[in-house]
Amino acid sequence: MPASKISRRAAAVPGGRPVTAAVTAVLCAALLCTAPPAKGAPGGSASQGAPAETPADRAHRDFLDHGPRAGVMTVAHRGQWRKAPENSLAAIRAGFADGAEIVEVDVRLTKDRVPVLMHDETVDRTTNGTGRVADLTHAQLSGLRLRAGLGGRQAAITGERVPTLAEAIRAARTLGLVNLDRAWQDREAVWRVLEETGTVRNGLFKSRAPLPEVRAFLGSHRGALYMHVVDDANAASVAEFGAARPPAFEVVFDDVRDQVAAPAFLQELRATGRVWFNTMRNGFAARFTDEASLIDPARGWGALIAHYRATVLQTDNVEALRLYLTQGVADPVPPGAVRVQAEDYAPGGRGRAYHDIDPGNRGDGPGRPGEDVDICDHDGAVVVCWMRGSEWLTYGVDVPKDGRYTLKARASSPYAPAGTYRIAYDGAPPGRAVPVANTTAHHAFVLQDSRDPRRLTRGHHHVRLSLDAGAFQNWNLDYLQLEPVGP
Ligand SMILES: [Ca+2]
Ligand SMILES: [Ca+2]
Ligand SMILES: [Ca+2]
Repeated sequence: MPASKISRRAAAVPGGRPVTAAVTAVLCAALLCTAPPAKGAPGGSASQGAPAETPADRAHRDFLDHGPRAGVMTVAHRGQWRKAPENSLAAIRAGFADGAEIVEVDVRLTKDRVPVLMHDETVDRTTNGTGRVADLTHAQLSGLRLRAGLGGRQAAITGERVPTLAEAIRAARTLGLVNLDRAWQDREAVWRVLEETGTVRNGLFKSRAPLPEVRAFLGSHRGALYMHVVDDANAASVAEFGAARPPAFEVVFDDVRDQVAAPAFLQELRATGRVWFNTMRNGFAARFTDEASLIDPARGWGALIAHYRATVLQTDNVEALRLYLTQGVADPVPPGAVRVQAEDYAPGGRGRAYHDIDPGNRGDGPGRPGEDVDICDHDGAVVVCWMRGSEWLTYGVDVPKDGRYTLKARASSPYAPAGTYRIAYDGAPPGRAVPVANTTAHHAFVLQDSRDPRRLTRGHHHVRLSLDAGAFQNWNLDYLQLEPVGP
């Protein structure tokens, strides 16, 4: 295995020194890469000379590496649910394919005590069935189909089924680690699956259980990979570990003033292991979220890496985080394109710049004083929300160059249909009705192409977005983007 391939996985921190092949080789020689694979591990049968190291081997080694140059690892929350149903085999594969070293899944036992992947207590949100997982047999669960993305009653039903943990961890065997959320209470059943499938090194347990319980499990389950979850309520448990610390701590803080968010505390954790933060929503790492990171990484991932010593980030935006870790940008405006934030509608007020059917700002975001456009803050995404039929908004857009442009809208909705909009340029009649897609959740924003390209001249343009009065309308708009599609 050439060192350059090793260095490809755990990405260098933007702003820091890139991990070159030479540096990696030195690190490997010094301390990191000499330990033989454990018995029964992926790649463990490799002979000398050309060890067949898999991505899972590298992820395992990286996870145990807390050296000063350890890169930041990416965790795909519930798999890559932007491409396949959450907690599905396809989402696990897509998460690894998009560069995650770890995929997070949720484990529950069926009525006949088969560990399966399911986040909620019931199957209602994510499948075409109903009922509690604990009341359904594995055979009954096998007959269900998963809904797209994050599910919901109006999400499309896919061909994917509810996987067993055995199927899921086998799918990950050579690809990476699997963070076993909600699995601690059923850890014996989960451990049996790992042993039977030869995937002990792939499964990552986590808990915030009392230390005697953790020690008892780790003492009797050799090779178990474990991460301890700490917040202000159990911060003292770190010291209780003594010298026998786990390789990682998941740190949860809803306020930057929390004890566990103190630089000295985090530095101390970082000295002996990895520091893991979750950035999917507000409150896991204060307001350092995925969506804040997409606006400016310094508001999210960048701050967690630079100031909070993050070396593992769990995200709902795998591709954007990988882009940031490898290239330093999270959600770049494409070359030649122009982006306008939905909340930055034109000045001029009611009847001139916008029409909104209910008085005031119904959202929780920063609306303009005295104006009626509804602005929400969806975990860092500042968006126009409460969008209803007959409402309209106007924007000023500076087009950089003559050419044909397509308009894309970064929008979200759990409904199907979600709504339609029309675009009018410079006072001309509006174009055709553009349907907004069901993205399976209010907080699941997707950049959607209107597929209605227009020729625009270089310079300032007036864009009016209007919502058909006769159509169901319940969606959220983060930004509009004009992208060049030809001369
Ligand atoms: Ca309003
Ligand atoms: Ca409204
Ligand atoms: Ca926005």
